[in-house]
Amino acid sequence: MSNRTFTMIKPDATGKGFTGAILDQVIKAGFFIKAMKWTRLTAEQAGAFYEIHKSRPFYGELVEFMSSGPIVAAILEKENAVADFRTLIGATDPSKAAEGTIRKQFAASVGENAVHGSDSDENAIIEGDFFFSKLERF
Ligand code: FUP
Repeated sequence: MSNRTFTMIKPDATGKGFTGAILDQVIKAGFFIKAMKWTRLTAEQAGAFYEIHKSRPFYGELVEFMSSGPIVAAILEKENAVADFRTLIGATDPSKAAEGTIRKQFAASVGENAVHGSDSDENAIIEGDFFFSKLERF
């Protein structure tokens, strides 16, 4: 079991001014920030990040959305980080997300769902490495 996960606050949430409120809940839930940046993905970069979904019907919209505005990317540390973070953010579709979860509070739809959380230890490493060098982790 790894103690790290990777997250992004997505363009819908940064654009609506939810960045501070989301980070506050993440930190209060016991996650420590190991790396963090405010940035914006090009369509090419978003396409590469979501390469795994390339054959899915929503891929084009996903790439367009994820490159439509700024994001916050971060590596988070906590015991059982991947599973605990997915519990904190809730289901992919906010209408199915549990009360109190971040997506329930801040997400509008399955496509524009406020936050990303890695789905495995392996992907947490791949996704963290996509954004951060060793020199950017503390
Ligand atoms: P999650 O792991 O909860 O982020 O969800 P997925 O890996 O299944 O999906 C990745 C992203 O694809 C979601 F954040 C939003 C987008 N998506 C859609 O736009 N439509 C769908 O039907 C499913 C996912």
